Amino acid sequence: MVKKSVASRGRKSSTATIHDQILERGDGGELHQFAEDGQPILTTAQGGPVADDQNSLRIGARGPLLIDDFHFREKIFHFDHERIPERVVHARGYGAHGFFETYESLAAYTKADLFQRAGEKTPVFVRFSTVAGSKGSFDLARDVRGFAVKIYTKEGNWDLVGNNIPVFFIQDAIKFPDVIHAVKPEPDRAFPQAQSAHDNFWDFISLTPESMHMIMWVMSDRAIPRSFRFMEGFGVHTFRFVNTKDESTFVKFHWKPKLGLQSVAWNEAVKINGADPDFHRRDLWQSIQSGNFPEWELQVQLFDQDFADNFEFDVLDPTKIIPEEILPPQPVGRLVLDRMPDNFFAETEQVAFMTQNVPPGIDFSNDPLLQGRNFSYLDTQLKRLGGPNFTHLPINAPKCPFAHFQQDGHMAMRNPAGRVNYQPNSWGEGPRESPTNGHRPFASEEQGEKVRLRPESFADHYSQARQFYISQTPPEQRHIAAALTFELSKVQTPVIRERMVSHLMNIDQTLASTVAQKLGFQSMPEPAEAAVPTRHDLEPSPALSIVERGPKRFEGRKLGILVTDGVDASLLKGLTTAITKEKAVFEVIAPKVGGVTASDGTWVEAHHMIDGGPSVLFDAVAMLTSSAAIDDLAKEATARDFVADAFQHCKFIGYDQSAVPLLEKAGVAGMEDEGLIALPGEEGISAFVSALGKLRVWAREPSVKLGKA
Ligand code: HDD
Repeated sequence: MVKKSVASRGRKSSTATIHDQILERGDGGELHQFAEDGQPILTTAQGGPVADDQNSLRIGARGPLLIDDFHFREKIFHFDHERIPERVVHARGYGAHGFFETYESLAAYTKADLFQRAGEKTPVFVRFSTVAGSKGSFDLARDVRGFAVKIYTKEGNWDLVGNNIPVFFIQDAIKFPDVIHAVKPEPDRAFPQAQSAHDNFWDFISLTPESMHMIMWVMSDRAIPRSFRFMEGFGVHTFRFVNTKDESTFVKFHWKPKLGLQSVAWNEAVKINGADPDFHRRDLWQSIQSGNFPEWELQVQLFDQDFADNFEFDVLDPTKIIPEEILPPQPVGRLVLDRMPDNFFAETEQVAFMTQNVPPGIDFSNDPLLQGRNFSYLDTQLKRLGGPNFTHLPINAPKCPFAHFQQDGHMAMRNPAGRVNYQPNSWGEGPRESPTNGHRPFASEEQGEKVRLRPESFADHYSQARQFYISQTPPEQRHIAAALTFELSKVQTPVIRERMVSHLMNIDQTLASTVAQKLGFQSMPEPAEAAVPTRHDLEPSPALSIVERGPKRFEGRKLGILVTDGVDASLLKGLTTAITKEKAVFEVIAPKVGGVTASDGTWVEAHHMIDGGPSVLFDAVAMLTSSAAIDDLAKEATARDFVADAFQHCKFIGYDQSAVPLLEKAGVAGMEDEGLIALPGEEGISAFVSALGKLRVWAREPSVKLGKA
């Protein structure tokens, strides 16, 4: 019998379904598995054709079901086992494929193959995540974001499992279960979900001074990023580069987003979670699917033992940074994400990152958090993915040749043929270890007593927390105060609130008193006891501010254009052309599903109806309406919210004259500032579009009391 391929049966291979793929893999009998019209016949997982998938087998029309219904049994059995345990942390995540491109050879510092040749491209898979929330939680939680990069190098996978914040809550991995238990929903009541605003979290934090630097970051706008595309990533720990001469250089890794940093306001985050809980996912999906590939630059801070010995903090302490002004990071390559996974479960859910995956030329430091992580990640994959063969999954398998004698186990997919499964052997076959090519750890000299202690060099918990705070612009400082106030307002135990304020006293007196006042304190508590007094001589580091690191242009951002019937067609065209030229995108919001008819009679397709397209989904908004339709629009609460929210979130608002009644109804008219821009003609449009690059009118903020603590 001649076997025909699926494609030859008239289906396009690009639209091949999973059944096509399964059938394509089949060895025989394919002719029997297609209906007359060429569609594949539904089968069981064993390949048996199914006659009826609508009704389970029973006796009579209204009788009991039968246990010999093997199709029902298999279908339900498989469904019952569809879920695997979610990650104990970072459960909610979203990933994409791409590549890393090396700028210049780094051979002087590292023998890692991916850094040897300028222009070399290495495939990567990146997974972004929140930490505390479960898989189905919302994207805009106030939380750290995971930034995990799997780089499929020619010498094995390198997993750089970082966050969007360069420090961590704890200095020793033994405290990880405690900090995570504390932030997760409280065990008796199972809430709150994906939130740190509760007693257990702040109880732990207020008893853990080493977390204060991290707390400043988590209470800043870094914890509510606008998009994965606009956040930094950090390897956090000090690692080592090792070159062919076995010389080591310390290295800290930074991912810098090409489009600059951007976050949302807290009030906005709360509303986004309601309007679009998948906001970050959708953003990544849309930008990659539309060919706007997000890009980051890999920058490295390189330093030697001498620098480490003289730096004012211990480079092994993961609660400390080396300010970029002291040790400027050097660009060494770029990361581009250009392809979404074909299947979320197979790739994003099953991807297994492990900090211990490093190629030759990259090594660890003695950071106790890093070393604890190197121990932890293997166990979690075994639990989550159900067996030791998770490297057989395509997303986890190396893309370079590999050969070893590990065998068998659950679901083993790669089963070598032949006799040899050990070495040394007399058969002259099989892989051998290679002292020259293999990973050799840097031969650091280690000695000392076996002890359980925290080094004194890790004892300063406040100085860099203060440095972070004083490096922020005034609006960012206000947001930190507001975030602390909000979070602590949810804490019901007064002593925890007091303890936190006493820590803040060691960081910044004004911050402490602002928060205390808002929390209703009658008097200030004593500053927390500190092993090392806070240093006030550390210079501010502008690199720590999002506003300072913001974009110069509106590129990569999204404008929401609210339109009505009768919208001035040429104004709309002018605006959308200018936005597209800026490499930004726009979405049209209309009073009704479908769209509106413009002044010249053309139909304008809308992306959203006003109820589903609130202004929190956009970086800036414009109202292009008509006098005939504006009164009806202004009666709609959602339209008034659209304007009022955009205003209170300090966004730029462009409008044509006909929209003024809506501005009035939204309470915004007469509050003119540089962000409320009239759009008559080309001049107005170009003034508006060039102003958009600033993203927010922070000067407006005190008047709208957003984030006022
Ligand atoms: Fe972790 C997942 C990042 C400390 C134990 N971690 C996980 C992920 C990221 C990080 C991004 C998600 C990976 C993915 O997308 O699949 N973790 C960090 C950073 C840390 C850190 C930047 C500190 C600098 N982690 C840390 C410690 C421990 C763990 C100290 C344990 C001792 N982390 C885990 C884990 C997870 C994990 C339990 C859960 C799921 C997984 O590993 O694959 O093993």
